[in-house]
Amino acid sequence: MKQIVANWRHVFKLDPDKYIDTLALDTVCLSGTDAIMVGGSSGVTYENTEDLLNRLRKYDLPCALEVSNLESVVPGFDLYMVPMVLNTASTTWLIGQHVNGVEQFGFMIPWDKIISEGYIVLNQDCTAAKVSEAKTLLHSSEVCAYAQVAERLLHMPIVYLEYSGRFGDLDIVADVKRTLDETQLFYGGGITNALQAQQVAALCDTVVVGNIIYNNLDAAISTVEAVKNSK
Ligand code: 1GP
Repeated sequence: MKQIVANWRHVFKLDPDKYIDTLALDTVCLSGTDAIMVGGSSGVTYENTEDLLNRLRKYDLPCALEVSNLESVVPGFDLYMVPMVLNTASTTWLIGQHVNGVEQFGFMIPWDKIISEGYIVLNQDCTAAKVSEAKTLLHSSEVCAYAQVAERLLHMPIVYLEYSGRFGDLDIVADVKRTLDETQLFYGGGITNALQAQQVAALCDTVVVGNIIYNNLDAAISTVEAVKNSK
């Protein structure tokens, strides 16, 4: 799984709880993006996740489910990305849900399709921060320390800077990138145009674009080329 994800520079994240028509889905999936992640922080159910996966199957693109709750884990994805929120005040979101899931369903988990993500949630207003009780008011040095714990102590393949809904602090992104040697740095949050995508792409390994798909499809599509043309 690590090898597949390693080549991703641009990813579109689709929310099963949001409506997307067939033409828009075609446009997203044929845009040249490297992969589709499916996930959301609220309203994600087995039914809406399965429905979206069924619609995505016809495209020749890796399709990953970012697991947000046990109830909506649908079989058939190419891979399953499991967030572990590093800067949470509650062990539930770091490891508790995971232990619960493995205890209940361990016998049927396709481990060869699982990859963990060290999530650092940095927008205090986003649903993910509220749900996961994330401690978002962090200095850059603290964010870097979380990233180093993920890489050096936990040997996590991915660190994900999650600014969902808000464009992030590029100084922090740059600082975190400098602290990582091997762990792949994902950035997601508030990208609404090509320039922002290009700025972020210069600082991280993988750029995730979400909400703008639903608000301004042309702008969302413009981020693909911007990322591909950056270093
Ligand atoms: C959300 O990081 C992704 O989990 C993308 O964020 O929806 O703000 O683009 P946006």
